[in-house]
Amino acid sequence: MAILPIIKAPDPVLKKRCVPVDRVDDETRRLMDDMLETMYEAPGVGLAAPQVGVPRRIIVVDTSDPEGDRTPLRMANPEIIAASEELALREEGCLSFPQQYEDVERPLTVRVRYLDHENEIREFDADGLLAVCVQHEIDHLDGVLLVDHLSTLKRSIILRRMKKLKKELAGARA
Ligand code: K1U
Ligand code: ZN
Repeated sequence: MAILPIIKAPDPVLKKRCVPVDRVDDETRRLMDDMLETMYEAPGVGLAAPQVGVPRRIIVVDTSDPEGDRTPLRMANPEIIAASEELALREEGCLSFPQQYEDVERPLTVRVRYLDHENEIREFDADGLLAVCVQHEIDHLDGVLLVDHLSTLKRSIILRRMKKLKKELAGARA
């Protein structure tokens, strides 16, 4: 397994619509495992393939307690097949926007269909942090970012901060 660099916004790869996976093969499984290791190390509770520069419809999520048994989910071609009418406002973070946390309104519960790491179709109902996280990760696969849920003013403030942060990181590396 390997820890992959996480792409920080703004970056064109984060704005692309990702392509579906034909079949979950060994290469896809390896990518899923590398993404999980990258997510745990960050640390985070989810990660989408475009965040590691791969424009394919693959996400990993684990919202379980880090002190207990972990329950990683590896998903290819995840889709929301039902969503509650009831909405909830919840604070979200994003590993591509370090240190930025903003409230986003989304359906409170969702039903998700996906291909698992053995290429089997699976479905589950999600609420709480898992529901928020899966919706956030599927957004990534459609090139939709945390800032796209915010007002124009908040979005431009955060993007300005990110450009500054990326310049500082590039300077520190040079
Ligand atoms: O997609 C990502 O950038 C990962 C993101 C997922 C997410 C978190 C919270 C709400 C919606 C989506 C993160 O994991 S940000 C980091 C984070 O929230 C966290 C970090 C350590 C422990 C617990 C949470
Ligand atoms: Zn994110």
